[in-house]
Amino acid sequence: MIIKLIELVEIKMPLVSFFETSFGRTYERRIILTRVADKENNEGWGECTAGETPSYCEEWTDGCWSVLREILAPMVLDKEIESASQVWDLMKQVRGNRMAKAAIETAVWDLEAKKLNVPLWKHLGGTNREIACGVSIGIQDSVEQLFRKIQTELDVGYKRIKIKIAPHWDFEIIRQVREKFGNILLMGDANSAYSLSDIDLFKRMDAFCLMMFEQPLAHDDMLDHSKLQREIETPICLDESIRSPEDARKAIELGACKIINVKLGRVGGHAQTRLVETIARENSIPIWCGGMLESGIGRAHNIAMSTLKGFTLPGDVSASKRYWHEDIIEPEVLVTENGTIIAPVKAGIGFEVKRERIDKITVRKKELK
Ligand code: OSB
Ligand code: MG
Repeated sequence: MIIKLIELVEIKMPLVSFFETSFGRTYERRIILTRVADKENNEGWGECTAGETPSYCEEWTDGCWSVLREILAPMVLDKEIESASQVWDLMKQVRGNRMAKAAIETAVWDLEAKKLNVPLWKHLGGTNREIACGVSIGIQDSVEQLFRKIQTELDVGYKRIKIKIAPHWDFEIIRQVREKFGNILLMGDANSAYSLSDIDLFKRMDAFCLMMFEQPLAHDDMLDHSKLQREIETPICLDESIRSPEDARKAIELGACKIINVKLGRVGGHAQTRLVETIARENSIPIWCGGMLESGIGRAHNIAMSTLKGFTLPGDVSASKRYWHEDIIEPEVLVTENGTIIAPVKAGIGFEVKRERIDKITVRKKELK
């Protein structure tokens, strides 16, 4: 297979409602989509999951645009590869920039699956066609608003509620959520808002029996997480800290986490995800699929990835309509009344890409050949 064309398309999509984490509020997404094609014009689509600012990690929309256009696309174009699993190696000389790399790599996987006429999830080796879904609920302006959002999602059937936590929005909020909603599957994601000096707070929050605390400490830390984990009962789940299969191995060895959130972009695409999944599964560490407020294309890739055997906990993969008035794929992502998504039967990502819709919301595009 030879990739002859890489098209970058930046789109702008307003969120149905703002999303607030410990690092800030997002009202509107600026997303880079990638379209790759071979010489027979088979095509595949991917999505760059970087945020609009380098706050979750170093990567961000404008930075990814440059590195994709100037560095990564030329490394992949016109190179003979046997399969999509080799795309990562073509970009090996570049350090980091995993979300940008994944934008190209995942698109090639879609292309390859379409060429073989198989659903991407099967092509990746997925086994669980029906995946369990949770929701991630940002920091709200009031507790009442948070209660309303949680109630709405429970009514829809989602299996697990994740709330974002931060120093002004933690103990007392979780206490009230537990009091109102009882024994629901509940977890808190801090996006690195705390340090080891908060250890007593975490010990006190053990009383709420959360499924896990997600990334309580620094975005690049493992050692302090291992110290915190030794002091508390609640499992720690690492998100930001796990950027590679090697990171997963080290975190597990250190005892820095008991659960891992895998984000397709953060670890560099499907091939790297499969390696993380293997390491986690061999060490009996449950994993789940994290989200980055993706459009339908990124969501479709997340669904395919979530069918791998090791993904045993509900992920942050939810219906299109929670985020978008109109998605860019057809059908949009739907959730069953059991709070699950059923991976599609069609080839590749299994959803039609609505090119006309994309054209309407395109901010800039660039064809690289
Ligand atoms: O930490 O999981 C996170 C969104 C943006 C940046 C970081 C995170 C998130 C989410 C949203 O929690 C998950 C979703 O896409 O539903
Ligand atoms: Mg997180």
